Amino acid sequence: MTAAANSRLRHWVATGRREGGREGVSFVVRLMDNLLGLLRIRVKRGINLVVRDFRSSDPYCVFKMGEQRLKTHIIYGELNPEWDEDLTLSIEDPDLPIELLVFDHDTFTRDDEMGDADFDIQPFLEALKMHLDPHTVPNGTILKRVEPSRSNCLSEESCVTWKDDQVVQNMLLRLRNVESGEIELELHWIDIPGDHHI
Ligand SMILES: [Ca+2]
Repeated sequence: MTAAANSRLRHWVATGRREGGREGVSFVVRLMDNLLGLLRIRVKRGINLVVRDFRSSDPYCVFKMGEQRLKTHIIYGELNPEWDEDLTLSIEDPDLPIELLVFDHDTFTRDDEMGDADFDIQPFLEALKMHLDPHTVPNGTILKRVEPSRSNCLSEESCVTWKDDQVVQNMLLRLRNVESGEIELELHWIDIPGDHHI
């Protein structure tokens, strides 16, 4: 990376951190030459999660990709939590799956598992590579559809959509290794100024 690009990236990261603090966004960026861009995961809500305490649970989500690990905040006593929280992963190897784990927070004992899922971002990246012209694509255009199957954790069709001049993918993930529970996400992409690999 050139010194100028590095400086732009550092400035951009600092700006993002400030914004992140204001919005309560968890933010991890590693300054590496092979960084493709940033994936912003909007963690919207959980649906019908399992009881792990006496009558309810205190759920939070963890996302893992390679060595990166991000967490949402804990929502206490809620089986249908609404996080509405943005988590940002730096993407270097787009072939790595992203793991989602849901836990029940406990103060005095180890946190209990509430299911897991994974998803891949290839369809999302393929839509980004179309480099659509905002002036010609109508808002709401569906760019790709991913159907639920045995090999993914989708509980309904997931659409990659052109929305407000951005490529966005909605996902409803069915949690595995648990009796019930779904997590709703929305994927966004953030290009790194000066470096356009996608
Ligand atoms: Ca608990």
